[in-house]
Amino acid sequence: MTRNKYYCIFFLFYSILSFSQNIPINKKSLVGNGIAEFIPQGFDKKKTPSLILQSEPVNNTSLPENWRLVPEFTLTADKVSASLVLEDSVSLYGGGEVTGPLLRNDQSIKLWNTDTGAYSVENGKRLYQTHPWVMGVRADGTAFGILFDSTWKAELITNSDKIIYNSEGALFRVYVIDRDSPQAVMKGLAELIGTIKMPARWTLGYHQCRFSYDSEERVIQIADTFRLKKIPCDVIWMDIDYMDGYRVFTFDKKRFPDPKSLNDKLHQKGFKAVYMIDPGVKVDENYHIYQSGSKNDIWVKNPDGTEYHGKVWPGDCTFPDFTTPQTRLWWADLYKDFLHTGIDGVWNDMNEPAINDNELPENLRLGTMPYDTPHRGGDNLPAGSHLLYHNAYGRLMVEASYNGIINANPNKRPFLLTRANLLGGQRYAATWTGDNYASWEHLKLSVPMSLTLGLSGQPFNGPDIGGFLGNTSGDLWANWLGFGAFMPFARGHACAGTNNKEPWAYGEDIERSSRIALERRYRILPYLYTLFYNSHKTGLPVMAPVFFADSKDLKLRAEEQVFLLGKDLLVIPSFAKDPALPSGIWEEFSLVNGDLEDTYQAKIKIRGGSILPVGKIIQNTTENSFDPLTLIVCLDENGKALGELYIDEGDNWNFENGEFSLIEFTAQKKGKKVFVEVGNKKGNMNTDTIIRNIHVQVIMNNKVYNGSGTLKDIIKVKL
Ligand code: MIG
Repeated sequence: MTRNKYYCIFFLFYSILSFSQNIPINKKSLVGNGIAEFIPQGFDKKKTPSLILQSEPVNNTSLPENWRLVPEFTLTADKVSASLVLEDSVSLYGGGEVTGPLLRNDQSIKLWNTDTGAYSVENGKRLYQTHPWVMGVRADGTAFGILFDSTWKAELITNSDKIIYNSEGALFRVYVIDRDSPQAVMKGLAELIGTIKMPARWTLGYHQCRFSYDSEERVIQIADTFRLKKIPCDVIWMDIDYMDGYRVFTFDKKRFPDPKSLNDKLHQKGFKAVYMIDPGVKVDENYHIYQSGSKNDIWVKNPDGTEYHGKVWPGDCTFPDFTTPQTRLWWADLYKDFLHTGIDGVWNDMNEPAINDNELPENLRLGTMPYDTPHRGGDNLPAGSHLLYHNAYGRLMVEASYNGIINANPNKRPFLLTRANLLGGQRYAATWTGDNYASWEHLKLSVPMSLTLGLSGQPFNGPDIGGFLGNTSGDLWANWLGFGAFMPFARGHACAGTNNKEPWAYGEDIERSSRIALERRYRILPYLYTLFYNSHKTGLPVMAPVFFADSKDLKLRAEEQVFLLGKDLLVIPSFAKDPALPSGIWEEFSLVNGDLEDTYQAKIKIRGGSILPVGKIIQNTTENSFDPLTLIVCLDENGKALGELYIDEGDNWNFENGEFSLIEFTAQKKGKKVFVEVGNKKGNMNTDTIIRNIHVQVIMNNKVYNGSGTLKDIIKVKL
């Protein structure tokens, strides 16, 4: 061979290896106020359907010339990428369900929903959910958000100077939101992906779970102990062991012989009941769900057309192909009889989908379906491989589950908790952060994890309080519950084989501390419910990072121990060491006798200028929390404060027809007195018989000043 030929061959290899092509942008336009859409040349909805957006964007107008953030699309041999160069020094957030720090500068995560049991900071780079979303906050407090509208297997790299999204699939669209604050960006995200549905009031109470309370007697015993010990609780959870041999939509005949009467009993005691449903259906010719699914041809198939089987709890299982509309209808229908036993809520687990392939050699294990497993699609979803649909499997499942739940009980608000999901999937289900550990590391991690989910469009979330895996000590439990009681979703949970983890399981002192923590949660329910209403309306997170108090204050950007509930309540967990706190007036206050002395409790502070509506201590949300209603007032520098309270009937849709009350409260200091009264009122609900008495507590320089009256009065508080 001549030298030239060598060169030629070398060059050929070189160009194959480094093949990288820039893809021009075909269309860039504004699809909302400060929201830009970028469509690369060659983008094809049949290859990358959108499962993230709530609806197709309309109102295209041309992009302003000074638009700052524009993605660059490139194609290499094995991936398609979008990258955005960041000009300013920015703080990065988002990415959904991730471990590690709240501040996401110089991090990378994999977007491939995975059952990462016992995750740690290191292997938590890939968890159960997919959120191809980054938020950036500039030094001047303005902010942007970037959404990569794709479900293909991908990675998300958030370098300080460049955001890179690498996908193993086809070209995709990118949305960039550029607005004047992080809050405004969150609202922009909600314009694209929607918000949570308004949750039923009971879902904001405390939830008690374990893998598993495995008989009717045990469930009743747990419920009775809460009431006996006067520890507030609203929900008891049934994990997989209630099923007959892990067959979904069945009940074990010995241990759960009469679910209807069990659920009735729970209801009489003021509890709701949530039951687990997994996607895997046991391959069993004598099992009606397997028979029905086979008859309706809804199972996922192998490339050769045979049924795909994977091992989960029941052994060999088939899996519904949720990409197909008929499958989703079929699945939704299964909930009717199931829920008519009086079940109040549903827990969808293992829906990454997680599959046990431990019998394969390690290098062949995927923990889920093979990448080339075909999904059939239908309506606006094309047929596509598992590589395309894996990250949407849980999201499509919860859409079907949600529809099933609402069809079964059309007048009630569905409650659904899911482990796997996709950005935008908050429209169907709340979530929790999966299998954490009973350790201090995980206790601390639970704050940035929940905050990050909230900054990724999923406000309704929380960790397994106390830690799922491993034994929990009383000390760890009480410290965790001390702030977990202020998280949006508050549930204690425990893995099979670990110690009992109920509030009374650690002796009297911890029991007393747990009671205080949960009484505090129940007192703030009126405020919390109002926050959920606002989140449902606007997309703002319920639990927010402290930099939301002042997005220009750079020292708050990395704070991940302390958090805000709404904008008026600051929660400082007992573990917090030298936290960065927002400046301005913040007054510490007490909600429950003894909470200030109990070192397990989080410290709570109210923002100057705000009024918090707080209820009385109740044991569950079927009791009236509003009589008396307490207004906790903290004046600003000008002696003024403002707050609001949202009330509705709690578990139906009448609020959509005006059956609600949104009451504004104002406070103003004049001389030595503070005057508190009702301001604007919206909605048709008559609250006079619900809120009969009002107590006012003005907190000033650590002192409390009291007053009282009714909704009609101007309440005067002497300082
Ligand atoms: O393989 O249903 O994350 O919360 O208790 C474990 C049993 C399956 C995993 C969930 C966990 C649940 C457990 N599930």
